[in-house]
Amino acid sequence: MISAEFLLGQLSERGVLEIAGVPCSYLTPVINKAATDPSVRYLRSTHEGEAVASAAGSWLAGVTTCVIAQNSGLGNMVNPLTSLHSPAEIPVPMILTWRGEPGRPDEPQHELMGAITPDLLSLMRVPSAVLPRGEEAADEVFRRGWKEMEECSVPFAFVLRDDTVAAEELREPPASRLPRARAVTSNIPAETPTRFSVLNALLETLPENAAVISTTGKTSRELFTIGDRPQHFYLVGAMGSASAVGLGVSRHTMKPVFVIDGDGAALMRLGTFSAIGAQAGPGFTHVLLDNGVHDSTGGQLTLAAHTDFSAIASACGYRSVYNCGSTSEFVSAIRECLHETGPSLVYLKISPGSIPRLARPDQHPRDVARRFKEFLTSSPDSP
Ligand SMILES: Cc1ncc(C[n+]2csc(CCOP(=O)(O)OP(=O)(O)O)c2C)c(N)n1
Repeated sequence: MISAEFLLGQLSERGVLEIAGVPCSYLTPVINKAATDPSVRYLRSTHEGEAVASAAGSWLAGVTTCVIAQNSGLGNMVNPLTSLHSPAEIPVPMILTWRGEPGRPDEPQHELMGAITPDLLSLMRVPSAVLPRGEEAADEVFRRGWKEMEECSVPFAFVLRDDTVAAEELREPPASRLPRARAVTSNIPAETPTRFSVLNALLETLPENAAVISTTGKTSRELFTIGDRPQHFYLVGAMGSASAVGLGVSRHTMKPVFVIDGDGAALMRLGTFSAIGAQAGPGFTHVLLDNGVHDSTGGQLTLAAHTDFSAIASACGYRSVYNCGSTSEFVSAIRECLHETGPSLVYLKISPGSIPRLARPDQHPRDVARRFKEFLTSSPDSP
């Protein structure tokens, strides 16, 4: 068997500064070690898709985060792995436990995923290797896996069987309570501007050093139409994961980080509000433009009319929540966010609809990702 200390040592030797994920009982020793070891941070994810998306954000900010997850969580990762990491060619190391490994007794709910784990990984073109139980052999597997991950710029799954890491009792410190959010509310929406006019106002307000991550669909297309800059990361796939990517970026940069989300996308990953409230960097601002519909796919209603996003953000630990009723209130809120400690939510109701002749980001996601990474890591306000 290998120890958790050995495993984390292997990761930190290879530059891992953070682990992120959802627990599996096989991973308890690793989580214990990370909770008490100052050389590695532990990002608690609410969903394995959120874990891989935030690890992509870390990579964009120049930091390696290793995702830890149970193979049942592979189902939750399919969307970001196939529509973010694959097109943008983002490498992420993963330690994936193998529940339901054929030939080993396990619970019935793990049987099918256990049987298809190797095929599912290879179907998604995620290379993988089983971690051996001996230190020397495990070191060799890490060496080869890391090389392939870096050379091919792909996620790599190190598959952890039962009885590989010596067991330990859980010894996490208790969770601390978050301060109450400062809420700034305009009770009556004075206007519902278009997304295009709000995005124009946002870009006029943001300083050059602000990073902007935009959600899937017409938000990214409008942002690109207004102006294409290295500061922009267009999430053309992985609907719902923009906030998790921003979470990952914000933990490893001194620059202000603005995520522009839609109501449909935010609802798809509501758990990420909780991860952001507790763990986002102080420069994080979540801009939520709520048109009440899936505008990008033809205007079908979302459930936003039944959802109080500002209350959710407050309840999840965001430091400030701005419920704006007009573009001018929106601009003032953005200015405040640039000077205060986040995470903050800036919420504005907008009208459905877009502009005629809407362009689409015309650079390959791989190039957009590298340009954004260069912007985040090369200038003086990197940590
Ligand atoms: C996982 C997934 N499901 C569905 C889609 C199709 N899709 C693309 S954009 C979009 C609507 C997004 O709605 P919202 O976040 O409210 O933004 P809006 O289009 O209104 O600006 C949908 C459903 C997708 N890209 N990915």
